Amino acid sequence: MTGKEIVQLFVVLFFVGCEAQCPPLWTQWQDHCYMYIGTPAMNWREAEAYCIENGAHLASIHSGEENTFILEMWRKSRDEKTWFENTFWKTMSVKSRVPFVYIGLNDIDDNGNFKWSDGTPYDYGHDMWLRRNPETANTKLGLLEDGVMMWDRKSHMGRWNDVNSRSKHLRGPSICKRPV
Ligand SMILES: [Ca+2]
Ligand SMILES: [Ca+2]
Repeated sequence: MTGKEIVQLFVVLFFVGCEAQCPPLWTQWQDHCYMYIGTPAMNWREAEAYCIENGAHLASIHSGEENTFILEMWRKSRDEKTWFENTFWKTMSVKSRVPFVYIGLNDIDDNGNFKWSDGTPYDYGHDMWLRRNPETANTKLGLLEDGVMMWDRKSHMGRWNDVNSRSKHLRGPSICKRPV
């Protein structure tokens, strides 16, 4: 085998080896790769833009298993498991302890009509909302709340809440998802 052929063989092996694997720092679950983003802390729109920069979108969720996977991934990634503290704002300075994580669901285009930012169908999670959520009425609040987060509060583990996607205050962690 000539030197050129050996190089070609290594190139082929490299690409074969790379096939169907997640990039470094991404975690594979079934046929997708997921990445927890603790820093920078972002609101929903910033987080979605960040995922897009990384060839992904905020995570879509299509089963209870996937919801649990994302909840567990988030818990393992942040500094420690914390619950909603007495003063909400007290939790905001340490970003990775914020008790919510952004996922891809949103009704930015059409209030009350939720979609995943990765274009996959909204086929799971209609019963995953926090009580009295989402706010879909064409009220000031309903129109304002258009990006979705998952909570990890004692009585609402893994439940979803719609919030203002442009919020200056609700900056926190997020999870990006892309195909393998
Ligand atoms: Ca809304
Ligand atoms: Ca809400």
